Amino acid sequence: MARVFSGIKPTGDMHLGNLCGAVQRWAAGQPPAGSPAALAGEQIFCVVDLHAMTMPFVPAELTATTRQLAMLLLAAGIDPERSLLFVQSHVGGAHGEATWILNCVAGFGELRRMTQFKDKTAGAGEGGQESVSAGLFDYPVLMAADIVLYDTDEVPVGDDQRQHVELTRDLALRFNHRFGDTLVVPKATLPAAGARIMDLQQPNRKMSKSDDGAAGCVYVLDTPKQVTKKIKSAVTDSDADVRYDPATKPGVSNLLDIYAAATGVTVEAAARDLAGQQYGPLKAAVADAVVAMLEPLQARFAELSADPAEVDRVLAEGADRASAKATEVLERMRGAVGLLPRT
Ligand code: AQP
Repeated sequence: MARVFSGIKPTGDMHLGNLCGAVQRWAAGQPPAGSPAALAGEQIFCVVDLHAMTMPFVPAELTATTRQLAMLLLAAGIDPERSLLFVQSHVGGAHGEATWILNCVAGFGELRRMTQFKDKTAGAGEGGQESVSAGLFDYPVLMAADIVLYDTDEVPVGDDQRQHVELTRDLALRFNHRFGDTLVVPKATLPAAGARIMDLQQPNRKMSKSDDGAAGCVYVLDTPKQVTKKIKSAVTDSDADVRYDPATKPGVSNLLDIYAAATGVTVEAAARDLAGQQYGPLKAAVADAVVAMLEPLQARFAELSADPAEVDRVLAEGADRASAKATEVLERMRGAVGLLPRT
């Protein structure tokens, strides 16, 4: 079985894009409980709290959001009997040192070209890149370290993270070329539908946790009423023609993509099923599908919230198991680059 690793940043509440682009597949791909792959911890999922520090943040909120996101992952179906779930900073020493080693392999130019860095610094106002943290610039290398530390074969992500996984591949290949075969070279895997869910109010922008426009973002803990209101207010166009064409019909195409991801059909099948509808009924069908998809997650989240100590126990166990794996790979990296072993 392929070794899988992926992470999610505690920068705000989980939204539909995170769920459809990544988390749903994490849950679906888990091996059966008790199987050799489950016992060996072949599926590894991480709340990447160190990444959440790259943009301005409030410490108390970081703590609360990290635990809440772990609970949401459990509620979405990540099962500690079948996968490892941990918080990145709990294995922070290994992740930090692996980042430093990869920093010395990564090029300044290639980091400057990362689209997310350019997008996030574009909004940095006066001073532009001068005022953002060095952490934001270096974040893709930390992500590369997260991935290679677990000998990862596959990284299930949304489309926005594809470039960072490509960078990870480049760094792993370069490391192996310079220092000998040491790192597994991973690849990104993307979902058939929902790889890039767009903001409902600005369908040319990706739905994001940390954006201010809550009206365009469906959070997984939104009530059915909130979900329906947001989807019914989604920006569409004046054609009254239900067709999948992201270039000329971004709003309608986004609704079709959401419907496909929520019901588990292809975008083509969604477009066929909903063709000929007025936009009102289209939005109602999408809202119903999303509410139905979120219902079990929300029920499970309510149960888990009653017992935060259990979540902390799961995270502690996950960190112990993850740490053992990461330490082994880090030792290989240290040896490959010639750091003197401590006797
Ligand atoms: N809109 C999206 N559509 C599909 N997939 C998405 N992902 C994020 N947004 C969408 C995927 O969700 C996983 C976790 O993402 P992340 O939290 O690590 O960071 P991100 O990609 O930067 O997500 P956000 O929500 O946009 O966070 P902020 O606002 O903090 O930057 C990843 O697999 C991602 O691809």
